[in-house]
Amino acid sequence: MSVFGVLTLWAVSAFGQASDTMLQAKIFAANRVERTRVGNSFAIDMVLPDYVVVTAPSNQLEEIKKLGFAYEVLKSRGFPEADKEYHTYAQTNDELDALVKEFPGLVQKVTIGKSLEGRAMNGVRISSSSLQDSLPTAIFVGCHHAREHLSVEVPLRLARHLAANYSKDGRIKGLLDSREVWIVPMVNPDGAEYDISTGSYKWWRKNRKNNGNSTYGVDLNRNYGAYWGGEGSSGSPSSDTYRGTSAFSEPETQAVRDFVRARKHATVLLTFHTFSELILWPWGYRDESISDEKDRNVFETMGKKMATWNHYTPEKSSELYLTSGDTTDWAYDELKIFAFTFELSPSSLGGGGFYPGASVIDPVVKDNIEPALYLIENSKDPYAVVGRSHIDPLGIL
Ligand code: 0X9
Ligand code: ZN
Repeated sequence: MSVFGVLTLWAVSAFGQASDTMLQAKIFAANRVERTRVGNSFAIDMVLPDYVVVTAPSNQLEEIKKLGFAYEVLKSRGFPEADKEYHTYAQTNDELDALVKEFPGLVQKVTIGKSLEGRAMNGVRISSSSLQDSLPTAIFVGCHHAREHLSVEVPLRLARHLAANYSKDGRIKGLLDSREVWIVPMVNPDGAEYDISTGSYKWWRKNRKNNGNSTYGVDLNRNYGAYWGGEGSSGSPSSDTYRGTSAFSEPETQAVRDFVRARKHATVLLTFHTFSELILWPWGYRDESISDEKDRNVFETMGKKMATWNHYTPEKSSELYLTSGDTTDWAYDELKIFAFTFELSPSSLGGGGFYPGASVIDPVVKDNIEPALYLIENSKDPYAVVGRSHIDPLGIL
């Protein structure tokens, strides 16, 4: 775990305020006695003649003033000031915890595994049923790619939307009484934290695997175990589409794999990415469409229907470009789950690309509520969207 990670966790336990901005600051301490007093509260990064440098949450730095020390901020970590509405890893966890607390009996916390640097990969199960893995199940995940921060916001805010409207909206109540919704908003916490670790964006995509040749990172969306190693992935560790040393070599993809496998009644899955405003479905690894005609019709029908609400372009993944080892190819290939990728807004680099600003969060979340509800609704019997359900294979009823 990084030093930053250790400090963040420490701050959580000491102050219960994980969401305070991390700051690097000078604390003026001119001698050994003063430095020791500072050291009683902080891990000291550096000692200079008149001051020490520490990294700590802003609220904690305020406390040191009461002990008679002055401080000066050197650097702010986390999201840049204008983007503070986005959730850091700690803030994402705080929000998940808050949901569990606010909606007991409806929202439960789940930890699906640990990232390479040891961060818990957290999510929530939302359902009024206490019988886990017994009802039709829809899975939503976000942030395979570190810099795609909007892909955290959408599933996270979807979770609150569902929970908060359970008692107000009959349709949502009906869905959560008869389905299980699982939401894991941050599959790549190490990468996401790294991307914002200096206070300005690093354009980081992969996880933080040390590849051993002074390059870092595996592209988690090339590391899944279906058609791993093929077109649209790289064997070169320095590449942004580096596939890793083997299928599922990364703890993050292992965690998603085991989590999805364990959801015995999962029929639909949506993985959020940014950007380009697309709705994508398998195959990504080859040009040819899914050969099972019925399944192909379900994907196309669902994809096009969801596009009527968010106005994204619906197409099979390989229309964009070939990739191998992505989440949706694996989920459909191994588990026959109807798995979609949404490339959220903006539509282009000109609209802000990976960093479109905080003003897009609300509209993008709104655009994607209806598609998400549609998936949850149809998790009961995806084949019903083409009028040929499992229950009624000939479409007579
Ligand atoms: O390349 C990816 O992993 C996804 N795009 S992103 O810009 N978010 O990195 C797209 C994955 C969808 N699959 C295929 N196009 N095959
Ligand atoms: Zn992505």
